[in-house]
Amino acid sequence: AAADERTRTGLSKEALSRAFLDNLFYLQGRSLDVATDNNLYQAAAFTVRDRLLERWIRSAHVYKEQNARTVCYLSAEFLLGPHLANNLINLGIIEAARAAGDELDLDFEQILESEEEPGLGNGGLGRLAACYMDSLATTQIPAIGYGIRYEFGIFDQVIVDGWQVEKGDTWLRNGNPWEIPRPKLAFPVGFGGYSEEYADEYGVVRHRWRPELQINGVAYDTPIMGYGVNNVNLLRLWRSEAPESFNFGAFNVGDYYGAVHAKIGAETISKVLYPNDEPEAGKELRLKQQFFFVSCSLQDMIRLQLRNTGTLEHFSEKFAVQLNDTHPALAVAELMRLLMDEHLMGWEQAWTITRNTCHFTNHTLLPEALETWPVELFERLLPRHLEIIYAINQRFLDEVRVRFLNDEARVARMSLIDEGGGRKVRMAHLAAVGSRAINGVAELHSELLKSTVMKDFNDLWPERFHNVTNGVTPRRFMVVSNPELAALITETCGNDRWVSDLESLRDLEPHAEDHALQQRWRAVKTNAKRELSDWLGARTGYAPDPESLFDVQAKRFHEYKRQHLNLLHIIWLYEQIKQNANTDLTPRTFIFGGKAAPGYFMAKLMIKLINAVGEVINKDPQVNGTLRVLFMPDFNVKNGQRLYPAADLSEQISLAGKEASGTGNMKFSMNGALTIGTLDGANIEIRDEVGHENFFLFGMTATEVQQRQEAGYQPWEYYQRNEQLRSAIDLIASGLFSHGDAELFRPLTENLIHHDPFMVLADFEDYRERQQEVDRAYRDAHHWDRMSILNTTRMGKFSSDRSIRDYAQRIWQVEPTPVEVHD
Ligand code: DL6
Repeated sequence: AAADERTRTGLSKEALSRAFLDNLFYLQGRSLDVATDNNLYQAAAFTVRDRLLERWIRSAHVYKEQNARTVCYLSAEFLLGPHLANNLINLGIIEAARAAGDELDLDFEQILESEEEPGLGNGGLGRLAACYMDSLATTQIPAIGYGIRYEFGIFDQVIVDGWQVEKGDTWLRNGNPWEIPRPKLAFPVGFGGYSEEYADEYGVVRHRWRPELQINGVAYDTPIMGYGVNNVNLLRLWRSEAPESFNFGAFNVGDYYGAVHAKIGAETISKVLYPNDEPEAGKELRLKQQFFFVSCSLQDMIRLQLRNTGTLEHFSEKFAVQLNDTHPALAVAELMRLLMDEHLMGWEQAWTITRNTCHFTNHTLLPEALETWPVELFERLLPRHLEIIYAINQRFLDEVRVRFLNDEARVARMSLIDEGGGRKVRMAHLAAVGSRAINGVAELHSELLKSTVMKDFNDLWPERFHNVTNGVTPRRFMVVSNPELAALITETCGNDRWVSDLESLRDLEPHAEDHALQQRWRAVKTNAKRELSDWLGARTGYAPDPESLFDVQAKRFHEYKRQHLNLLHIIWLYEQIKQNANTDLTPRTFIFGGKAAPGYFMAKLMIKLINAVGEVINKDPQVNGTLRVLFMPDFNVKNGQRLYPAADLSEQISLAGKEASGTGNMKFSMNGALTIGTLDGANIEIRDEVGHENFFLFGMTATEVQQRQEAGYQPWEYYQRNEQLRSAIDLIASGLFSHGDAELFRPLTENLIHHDPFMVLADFEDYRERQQEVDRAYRDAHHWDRMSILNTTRMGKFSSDRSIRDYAQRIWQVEPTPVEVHD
């Protein structure tokens, strides 16, 4: 028995190897000689999962014994990325696993490669949630991530004739070895119907909701392992199902097809992740998704609290709920309903609990991304919640009136209901009113939040506003992505403490001058570039020269992120070469990656233009390899892990005031890329940390942007005045990149010349000049390598461990709860 146990939990090479073969044989009925890549991957995944489970159960016991406050991170998105390598690193067994693989004559990298990533998020917001799950476990904070188990995650992107084409993401087709379904852990979620009053046995008037339809949310659990600790937290994702009553025998005997239809309807709710940057209009299903996961999660928390204490009185002491943007904002109304209608609490007590439980993070100031839902839709789907929202609103607006006498304009601005042009529920207001703390995600963003979008709320409750600058996990984005760099750092530091204490990288600073280290640093970078080059070569037909400067912009496509600014500079460079073949340029490879929302025409046109420009430039013999323009298809977590280590220059060029924080900027810097960027989002703090002399700054400040806009911005004037800019735009308009078709890119060029909402033209000249500095700086290898080393060593602040500690101390008031595992 002892030996069996070790097979399931032991961490030695022998135990891993034995467990792997067991899992191949007993779980999949395969022997090594006939196993497919997927068989091997699954066997490895189950081997690792067994080791997580022991720690998971232990963590649950310890958390319960100590009655630790638990963070519940409610997020419609968790962009996890592949689990296997990350879990091996966090468990500390990657070397033992590699050795076991070698002994069995297996291709370890290929096994890691076979994992299909769960793309349950769009971009920054979802990936942040995943980094925070990693850091919560690593900093030993008891936490549950609650979300939706989408059957189809973010679409896969393929490029056909230069255009983005979306493909369904069937990530579950080979099964998911990391999750544990809990068919018995299911909660009913209602929709529609009506709300009614009734008198209870004491004559107290109460409310209840009589939904027209009920579906079930079933839990699927994924263990999240901390690094270098035994804490394992829980990611609990909900899948929608038809309840038992839909079973064909019992339900609606006369209407078999109706029953089938209803069943399908119920299962649709967790079917697909919505791409962002799409208009909300008509997305009833999305509101259903939001309510669905919020309701299941709160019911689950209530279940846990009743099981442990038998009462909900101390609910807010037990749970700190973090609302990841407004997608889970309905939690405010649903918690009120559950406490009052289902658990018979009075309004005041329920409100105190709700207000002490919820906290709200805002992730965007873009007006089109601020969520509102038609009141009419609420009336139809969530009638009881609308009543509760009205009741919250009435009390809230009374408070505003008393505080700001005779200011009905303010009352209208702050109301949870937007009364202008079709009544709507303002989800950010609901979240703000129902939360104890509200935070932005970088210093500038938090300040702008207070002075613009949430100014009225800041006037009323300044003490509720906070900043927590985003961070990313160095486990995934350094150790997993860039093992060679991680090894070099560990060797130079003499230990690997930095992996969970990123600030300690500062110890390396004195070595930045060391020529021997610089050379090794460069060799590591060049190797990463070579690997990326091979990968791109196989997929795009062009393998760029690893000696050239790799200039990378990888993020969602959006006009505010200004991929077109980057492109105008490339076109200008191309013109220089065309005008003078002897132009002295540092050879550069421009790499773009990112998805555009399927319905965002301008973003898709930008992708097409990049590919079109690449086609002309890459083929032009006169360019002779000095410039390359490549598009990496299907930028996701896995592909990101190939990009970050290989970048020399990171493009963070959004219009100041528009990018709430950015997190890609941090991933690139950690891997030694220098940034060319504006004073936007976390760029400002990155520049302050890495040193102004190690950052290429350009562009207007957020204040200047506002002033320019108020003065009446005329992009046309820049176009006329700046010859370089004009000729770049004209070259696009000429049809050179569209086989002579002068119409194809006209919407883009006309928009720039006449509207330019994100002021590309105003920032172009400064950007171009800074790029010339980049060109010169790269020629001085020592200087560049020194700057690169300092970028990495000074990134301590941007570890998500620091962000989580900030949340824990300043917002949640939670303490670490260490977990011991006894052999
Ligand atoms: O906070 C994470 C991430 C930021 O780094 C990005 O700057 C920001 O654009 C992104 N926001 C969203 C907005 N979605 N909504 N709602 O994804 O959040």
